[in-house]
Amino acid sequence: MARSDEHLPLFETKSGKGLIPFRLFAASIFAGICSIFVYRATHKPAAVVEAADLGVRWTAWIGLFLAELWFGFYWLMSLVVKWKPIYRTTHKHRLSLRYDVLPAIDTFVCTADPTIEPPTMVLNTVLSVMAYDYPPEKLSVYLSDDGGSDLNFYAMLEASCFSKRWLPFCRKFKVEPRSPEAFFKGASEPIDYDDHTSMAKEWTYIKKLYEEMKARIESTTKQGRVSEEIRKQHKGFSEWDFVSSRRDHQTILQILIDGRDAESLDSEGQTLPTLVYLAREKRPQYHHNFKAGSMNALIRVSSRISNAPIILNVDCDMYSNNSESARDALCFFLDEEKGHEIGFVQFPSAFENITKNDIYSNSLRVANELEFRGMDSNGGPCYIGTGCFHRRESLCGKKYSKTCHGENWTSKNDVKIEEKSVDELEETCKVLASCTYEEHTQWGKEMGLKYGCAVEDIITGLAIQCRGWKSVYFKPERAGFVGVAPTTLLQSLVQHKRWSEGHFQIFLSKHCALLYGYKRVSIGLQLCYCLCSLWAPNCLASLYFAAVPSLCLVRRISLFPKLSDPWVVPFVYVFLGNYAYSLFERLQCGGTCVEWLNDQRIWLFRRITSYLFAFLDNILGVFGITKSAFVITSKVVDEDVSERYKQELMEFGAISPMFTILATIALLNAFILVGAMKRLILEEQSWALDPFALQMILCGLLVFINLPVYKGLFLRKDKGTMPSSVTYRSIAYALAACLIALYY
Ligand SMILES: *[C@@H]1O[C@H](CO)[C@@H](O)[C@H](O)[C@H]1NC(C)=O
Ligand SMILES: CC(=O)N[C@H]1CO[C@H](CO)[C@@H](O)[C@@H]1O
Repeated sequence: MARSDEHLPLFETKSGKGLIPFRLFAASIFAGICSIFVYRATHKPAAVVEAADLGVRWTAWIGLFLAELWFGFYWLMSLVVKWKPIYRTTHKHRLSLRYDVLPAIDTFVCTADPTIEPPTMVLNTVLSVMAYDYPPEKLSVYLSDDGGSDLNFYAMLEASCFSKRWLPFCRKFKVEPRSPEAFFKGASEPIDYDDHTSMAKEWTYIKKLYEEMKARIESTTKQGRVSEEIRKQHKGFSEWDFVSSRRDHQTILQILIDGRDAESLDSEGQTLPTLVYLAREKRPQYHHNFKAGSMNALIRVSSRISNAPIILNVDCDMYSNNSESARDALCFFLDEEKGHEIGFVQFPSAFENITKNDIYSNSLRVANELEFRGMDSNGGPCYIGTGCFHRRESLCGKKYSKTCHGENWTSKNDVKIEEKSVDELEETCKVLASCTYEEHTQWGKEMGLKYGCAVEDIITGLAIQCRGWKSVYFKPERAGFVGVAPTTLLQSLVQHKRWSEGHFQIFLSKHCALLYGYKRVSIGLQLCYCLCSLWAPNCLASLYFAAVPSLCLVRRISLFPKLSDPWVVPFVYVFLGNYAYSLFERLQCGGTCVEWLNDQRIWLFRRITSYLFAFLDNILGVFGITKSAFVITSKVVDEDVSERYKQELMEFGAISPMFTILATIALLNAFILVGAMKRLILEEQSWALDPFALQMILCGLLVFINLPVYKGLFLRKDKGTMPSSVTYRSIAYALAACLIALYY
């Protein structure tokens, strides 16, 4: 296997540019923050006007000081992820030159509910990973269907047939992306190919096949059950005769394509990847541990069937947009010098449903472009539960040691498949997915994904890093995995509530990065984890800033230095500096100004709603009190909702306590701004300008950022406006707050 470039690395790591100016700038902001603290410490409130007000002044002042301390501390932590971003590149051509035999890859796709995650979506994800540009005999795809739905089983059956045509087509014409839905939607005419007559012919034929298959699956899904005619096609359907409900059924395991079988060939005589359908056993008396439980069942089942050393995990709504991702990942694992210490390779998530200016700030643009890279330089990104290639042994709880090299993966006999018939294999594997299998084992603790947390992926990734493995963040030029983002405001806020709640739960548990990672991972990495863990507590300081300075304006309590006072400089510098920098950052990452503005708005919304509920639920959880319930995010939306989404109109049409808070804060600031303006014009002219200028500006900015909320409350006529009950309630709350501030 010796080749000329044998000693060249398979991947390279470069550090980012422009770090010195950034660090100088950060130092100046730091100086500004310190001056703000000095100002607070030396300018305590004094009895100026009425002595009775002193208590209120002190309370407002202390609260503000605490909020500023929190923001200062949080800003300092956030520097860790921005301090030293690194960039990875791979050399895939060297990989193919150096290795004749590539290691096998098992892909796990998890789905939970056929109504929220339609079978056609699952089908497209499965086909896109089956069609990887990789030796098909080395690929196995496992679908875990936690909904235990025969609709998904039927979709997989269709996938196994369609793949016989789809895979050769992809290979022949180097199709991208390899999800048929995305491909046929994106590519209009096959004109930019050389032999376009044959391409055009096949293109039309395959498209017709796909459309027909999609129609069959969709009509079956609509009916909600599989017809007798279809049931006759495969013996596997008989399993559903014993299924009483999705929460109570036996293990269903069907190997739909057996890659070892000489007869599993595509239309051109090439081997097909193995395709396995699994619905693990569910019984009401057993806890099934959500996605972590299904991943662990897949790890065990796959170990008997294909036992690949590399495991790829994707969500069912995330298709592969880049058929070379598997090769990219292997460049890291198989690098002679550094590959042996890499536990997992995390790809960023990209989304296809992002509007031009990303109205709900879902694109994770800055996180994907900068923050993950910064985490990478501190020891590796976290595992985000999708688009991630794992080394099987690191996921199964093995500790890193210098001796475990991956070279034996690529020797002739890397896959130990038991030489049994498919039926026997299915029977032996079923035991591995039963409810009782994990009793008295380390599964969910030291082996596989960890249980007991809403964001199980994060602690699993941290545990892997604590066992000594490194991880790698790789963002290819063409996105590796593409999913759908929430398309309404509420969905987006609820999603963030779930995330921030899980992260904060980790912080309060024994898996807190500072404790669990102590002496096992670098302090920088611990802080990176804490940055996410502490999303939720941000709500307090943010709510304070969004309400109290404005309320103090009503009462004529000045909280910031006068405009003529030199102490105003650090406040203005820190504020403007940070905003200017975040705008610069966004533009640098390829965003637009409007997108940045939207991001600032959503940033505020999330902090005063999602994070607040996440925080409260965690605190209540600590005292054992029941939590507030929010529905999970659906991937299917109404026609007119998606029409408004395309027009970037903010969607409020739902009754939710989150919207009441948003509207109350928005109205409160609007009332106060109007009141202050009125006073400014009608009464004395000078009082507002000097001691209250900063508060007026803050209030004005809050009103400006909330403009879409006022539109949703009063101006729009479509169905996405604020429900009237929310409107009345928030008007009442906002007025009450103003009156209390005025007269209490
Ligand atoms: C997916 O890949 C295509 C090229 O095949 C690219 O044009 C597109 O931008 C990618 N999608 C995303 C969301 O990045
Ligand atoms: C699930 C979903 O909302 N999909 C939409 C994503 O956006 C495209 C166009 O931007 C729509 O066509 C899809 O229906």
